[in-house]
Formats: sequence, structure tokens, C-alpha cells
Amino acid sequence: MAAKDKGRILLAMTGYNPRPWYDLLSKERTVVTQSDGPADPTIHYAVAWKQKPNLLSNLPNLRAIFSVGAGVDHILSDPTLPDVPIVRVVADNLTEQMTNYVLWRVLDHYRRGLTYRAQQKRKVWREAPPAGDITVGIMGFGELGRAAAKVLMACGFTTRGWSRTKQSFDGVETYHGEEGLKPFLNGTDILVVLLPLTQQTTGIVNYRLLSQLRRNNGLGGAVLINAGRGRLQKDADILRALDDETLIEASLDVFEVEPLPRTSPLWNHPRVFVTPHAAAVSDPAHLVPLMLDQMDALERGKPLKNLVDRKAGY
Ligand code: NDP
Ligand code: OXD
Repeated sequence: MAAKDKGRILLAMTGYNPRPWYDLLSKERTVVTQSDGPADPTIHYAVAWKQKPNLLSNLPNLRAIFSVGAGVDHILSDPTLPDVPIVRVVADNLTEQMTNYVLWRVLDHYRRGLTYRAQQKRKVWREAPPAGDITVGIMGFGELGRAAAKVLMACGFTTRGWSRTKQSFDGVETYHGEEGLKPFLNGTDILVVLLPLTQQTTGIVNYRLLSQLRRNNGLGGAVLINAGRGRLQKDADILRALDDETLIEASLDVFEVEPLPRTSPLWNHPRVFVTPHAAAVSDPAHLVPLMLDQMDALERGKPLKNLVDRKAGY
């Protein structure tokens, strides 16, 4: 079928360079970056990242919205969103990047990377005691959390996961729901946050939560790694927890306000490792073929995969 005969795509992106997405999508379908008015009948799909509010609300023939990311808070925050299926990113390439990030940050804290880099600056030759047996707790035990758990276990870490509904996974101690949170945190030395941002999870990584982590361990305290969303955490509570040694160290990829304001004390904190929301970057070369396959499948009468549960918010 010629591109002009297939459903058309509206590229509805802000804060992302649309060019590579446009180039790859338009190899197979007609792509526009602006609709012909709010009720344009020619648009069948939207490929979206932080779309402008109202942009998608009245398109009469919109069949599905494809998120450019695994998280969909940026799409769902528009109260005028039409009631069409939303497909999120589940892709080996994104999962591999996140697994790399989590492994990198866990190992760096575990092997005293922050301490040794600071010592090297001062030419200090001093061996830190080995951290020994450490439990990594993964908060948000979905696609990304489970993939990270597999690799962490292969590296010898005891691993546990916390989710909304009951999950089981070979070799991992799993917890769920509010009643599972305290026991999950009480046995966690390194907390990895891979939750989606929803009404229930906003602000969940606060001082109260951090103070329930296990501190009596070979690292000399608890460690926080957040690669989920910035608004899951309270930046000020993390600073407080670092300052009173509730937390010994943190790696943060996401922040309440992004880009992280230059005035934030997190930038210069000696026990914080900052990355600019770069843990897993959506790569159009890997993601566009999956989107196009799903559009083709839908047009052949097949169901869409990786759909967002709008009630749950992720
Ligand atoms: P999934 O939807 O596969 O997994 C989400 C997990 O969080 C599930 O285990 C889910 O529970 C759990 N969860 C959701 N709400 C709650 C709650 N209220 N209480 C307890 N657990 C909850 O998502 P992914 O693993 O694919 O992605 C996770 C997040 O990672 C994304 O939403 C995004 O925000 C972030 N992300 C960040 C990137 C970065 O570069 N920093 C890149 C990619 C993603 P259940 O299993 O019961 O459904
Ligand atoms: C995502 C992200 O959600 O890049 O995929 O943050």
C-alpha cells in the first residue's frame, strides 16, 4: 500500500527534536507536524511527547496515540485527551539502556566510586572496606525493573521488587501495595526507583520513606537511585536525608524541576551523582519500526500491544 493510502500521523512533540522521527516515520506514512485545524479528519495517529494541550482533543478519526517514552505522564496530563488507546514504549533498546544505567549506578555506589574519585582528586591512597552482602530494592517492578533485577542478580546482589499488584519473579522477593512497602524498604540497602508518575506515586520518595531504608549495612548507609520521574521525589527531602546521613549517597537522573536549576544544592553535593534525565533515551531508529508495525497490525484488524491503563495512570 502506498504511504498516501495509509493512516496519517501527526507528530505532536515539544521538548524533543521531531526531525529524526519525521524522517523515519515518513518513509512509510504521511506525517504532518501540524493538523489542518483542531478537527482535521485526515489524522489517524499521533506520535506524542508533551503534546500541546487540546491538540488531540477533537480529531474525529484519531485511532491511537503513540508515546515516544515508556512513561506517559506527559500525555495523560492533558485533561482534554480523547478516549483513544495510548501505546507506550516497551522496547529492548530502551530496556537495555535502563538496565545499563541501573547496573552502572549500583556498582558505582557498591564499589565506592564516589569516595575513590574524591580521594583521587586529593591523591589519597586509602582502601574502603568492602560493602559485602547488599540488597537492592527495586520500586516499580515492571518492564524496566524486572530487566534490571535479572542483571543485578547475575552480579550477586540480593534483589527485591515492589509493585502495585502482586508479581512474582524467580529469585526475587516481591512485595506489593501499601502494606508491602514498609517490609520492602526495611530490608533494602540500595533503593532503585523505576516507578511511573501517577496520582498515587507523586512525592512518594520523601523523607519518611527514605528513613525506612536499611542503614546498618556494609555501605555505611542507604543509597537512593531514581531514574523514574522527578516528581516522584522531594528534592529537599533527599538533601535533608543526605545531610543527616539517612542516605549515604544518591544517583539522580530525574528531578522535580528539569533541567535541574543551577541554584539547586544537588549539583554540588559531594555524595550525589547527577545525570540529565538520560538513563534511557528514546531512539527513533529503534522505536519507529515498532510504532509502524503496530499501525500496520491495527489496520489488519490486530489488537494494539503495550497499552496504557488509563485508570491506573501508566
Ligand atoms: P511499567 O508500567 O512496566 O512498570 C511500572 C511498575 O510500577 C509496575 O511494577 C507497577 O506495578 C509499579 N507501580 C505503578 N504504580 C504503583 C503504585 N502506586 N504502587 C506500587 N507500584 C506501582 O513501566 P516501565 O518499567 O516500562 O517504566 C517505568 C518508568 O520509568 C516509566 O513510567 C518512566 O517514568 C520511567 N522511565 C525513565 C526513563 C529515564 O530516562 N529516566 C526512561 C524510561 C522510563 P504493577 O506491576 O502492579 O503494574
Ligand atoms: C521515558 C523517558 O519515559 O525517556 O521513556 O523518560
